[in-house]
Amino acid sequence: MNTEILTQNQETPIEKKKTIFSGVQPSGNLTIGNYLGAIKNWTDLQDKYNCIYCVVDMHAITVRQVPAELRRRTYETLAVYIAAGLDPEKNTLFVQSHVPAHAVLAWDLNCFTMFGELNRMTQFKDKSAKNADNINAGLFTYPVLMAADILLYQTDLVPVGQDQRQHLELARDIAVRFNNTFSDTFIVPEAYIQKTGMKIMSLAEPTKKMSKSDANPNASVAILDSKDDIIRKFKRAVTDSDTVVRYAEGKDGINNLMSIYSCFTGKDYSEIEREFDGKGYGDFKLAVGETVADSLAPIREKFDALMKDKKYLEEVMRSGADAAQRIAAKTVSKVHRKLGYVGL
Ligand code: ATP
Ligand code: LTN
Repeated sequence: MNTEILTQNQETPIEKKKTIFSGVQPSGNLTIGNYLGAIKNWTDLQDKYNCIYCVVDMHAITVRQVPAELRRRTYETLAVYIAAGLDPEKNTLFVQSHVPAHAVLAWDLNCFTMFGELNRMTQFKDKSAKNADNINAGLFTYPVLMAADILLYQTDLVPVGQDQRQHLELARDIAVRFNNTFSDTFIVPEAYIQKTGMKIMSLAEPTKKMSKSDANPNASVAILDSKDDIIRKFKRAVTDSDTVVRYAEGKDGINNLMSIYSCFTGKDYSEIEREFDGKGYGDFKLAVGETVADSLAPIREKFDALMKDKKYLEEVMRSGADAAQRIAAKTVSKVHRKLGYVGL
């Protein structure tokens, strides 16, 4: 794969660390879907890889945002990254709009992306249906900006939830097309999707993805919800008319709760079935609620402390943006040379 072997001396070749890039939109309160599908997995990667994590505020404005809320959520999303265990000393953490190269490369890549490709994106179809009064061009070209995010950093692996697989495939196609048109310019990235947590479903409609921008507050559990709220939401979670806790086709609600419980406890489905053998849904829901609330409590505590120190968060943003900008500038200048722009 895309691994460069550096030779330190004749006997000990050392492998250059692979680069990881990912991001979350500051478009709402981060959910346990964002946590289990993305952020929790990122924390396991920080020692082994060169990790770059972004708060993608430019993606968030594809849906209308209240400016003051977008600003607050940008700080909050960064604070959640750190509170969940991402060490700013080990990872590059930054905000997308602080590195203009994202918009610059997105334009170039727009000219290497076909209308038909974008028209097939399921997220575009979903979001256009939800925002019928604001189907803007940014919503349509959203995946191109995402491709730019990834390709700017010569990314090898992109840890995301299952819903982003189609966007990742498109980013790969764009990279290959550019490389074939000119010469090798971009590393062709791969999706890195964990089996557990890859798709957490809504608690209100368990056939739908849990989403932070869902209008129904009972559909999603936020990482920062209070213990009482978390327990209450799990108690109200939609299940079925069966009474036995078991993982089976058609039991979407219970399957989802089992998947969440499994992610937080490390227990597999058969262990969970045994644990709740002879007990009803009520006991199970309470156990899931308590486990989730207790597991998230330390994150909430760290988050509260971080949000009191905006200066620190801004320092992280600034040094992250500087580091990101240095890498991004190299890719942009390579791309511009190949395209035939005059360099000064
Ligand atoms: P929005 O509702 O604003 O579209 P979202 O909740 O879908 O937001 P994103 O910012 O689009 O979240 O996604 C951030 C990361 O979280 C992505 O890697 C995405 O795959 C992952 N993710 C989002 N929702 C889920 C989910 N329900 N299950 C697993 N992973 C998820
Ligand atoms: N589209 C992603 C967020 C995102 C992203 C990225 C994820 C924007 N740029 C780059 C990984 C890599 C989403 O989750 N909706």
